[in-house]
Amino acid sequence: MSRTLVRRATGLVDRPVSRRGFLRRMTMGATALAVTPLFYMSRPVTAYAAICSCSGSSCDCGAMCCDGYTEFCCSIYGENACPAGTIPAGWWKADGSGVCDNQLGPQPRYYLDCNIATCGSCGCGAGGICGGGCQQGTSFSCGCANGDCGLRKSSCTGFRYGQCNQDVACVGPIVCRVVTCTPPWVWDDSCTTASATDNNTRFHNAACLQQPGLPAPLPSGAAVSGDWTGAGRDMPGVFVDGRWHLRRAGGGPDIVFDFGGPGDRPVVGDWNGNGVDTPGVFRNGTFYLRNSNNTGIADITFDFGNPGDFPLSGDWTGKGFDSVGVHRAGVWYLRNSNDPGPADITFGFGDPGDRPIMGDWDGDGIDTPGLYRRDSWYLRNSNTTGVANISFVFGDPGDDAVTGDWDGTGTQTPGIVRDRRFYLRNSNSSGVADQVF
Ligand SMILES: [Ca+2]
Ligand SMILES: [Ca+2]
Ligand SMILES: [Ca+2]
Repeated sequence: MSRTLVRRATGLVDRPVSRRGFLRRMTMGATALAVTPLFYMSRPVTAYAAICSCSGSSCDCGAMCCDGYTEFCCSIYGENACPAGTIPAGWWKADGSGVCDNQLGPQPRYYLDCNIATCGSCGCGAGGICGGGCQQGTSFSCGCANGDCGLRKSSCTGFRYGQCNQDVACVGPIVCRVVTCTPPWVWDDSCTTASATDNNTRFHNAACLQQPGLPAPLPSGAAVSGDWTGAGRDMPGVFVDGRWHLRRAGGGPDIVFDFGGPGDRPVVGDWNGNGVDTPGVFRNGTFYLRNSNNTGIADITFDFGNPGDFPLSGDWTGKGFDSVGVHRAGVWYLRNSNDPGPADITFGFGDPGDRPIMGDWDGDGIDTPGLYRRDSWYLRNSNTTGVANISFVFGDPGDDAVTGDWDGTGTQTPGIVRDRRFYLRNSNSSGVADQVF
């Protein structure tokens, strides 16, 4: 085959009602026209309202079902693989996700489209795609995956990048997507290496992709935050199996370097008091701290706490630099210097199982404890036994918690991490996110 087919498939890219057209979301109006031309032209509604009528569903504006992409196969079928009745029909890659990086450096993330394998009695439409109406009698029909507005759609998008199973002339719409760190042509020899890129998908994720046993499981990651450049405000970062990805204040490429390894728990602090936060890791009761945000060995190494403790960092006394602590079953053990020795400060706050956090909630220059429990934050303004001084709701059960001075006011406030997205709030109160990364 089928150079013709490849040309026809890639020719789709330039058609006005194309996948590219609405993936790119160039303007709201253009998007609306691409998704629902009849609806848009026959009713006097805004472009925004037209977009909300996606896939014939009644989902809210901004629902995942309406973002133009197709759901992951594991969310629908429980496996990160093309389900029965579909074939891999094409793939693309996304650069810059960080999730597939290895010792050789940044690596792409690969997305494989699983299209309906046959067109029944229908003929083949333009570009080797037949319409959704050809699937009567099969289990595939266009709509939100699992009927859930919170999942992307399934079996709606008629598109084929065209690098896989080129001997199959006619396929139906895309049922779902497989995502992997392994190049598609390596694990499915029906796929060619002809490359297509859509970086908009690089942070698309699903809980089911994190489960062990799936092909190319994603590495575990932990959210961190700090003032990486001395900018006067904190920015998000991610620690994944020894690699740090730090977002710069003011933009520019992320700061990426290796420090620590898989299984380490990250900590962040200004260990030398120069105004720049740098990494540390906690491994089996030993802290390894580094004073610069680049690859290298630890500048400071010492034992504090026990294996299994949750490591902490902060300035507990207003001394001008950060030191370490640990949280163990509701008890906080803080040390005022970065060297071996007993805890200088010990107190109880919260319960075993709470997610401990530290921060300067009131801007007095002293970091004190907090807890994230399900969706609620409990903050205390002194390093002593007692109850919360401030409590509020922000986030959902299952979210990870970070804290930082996101707006440079001198007080630290919460953030939650969900699907590799940071939702940051600038005040210690209930409400919505002020910034999203
Ligand atoms: Ca420093
Ligand atoms: Ca404080
Ligand atoms: Ca602040």
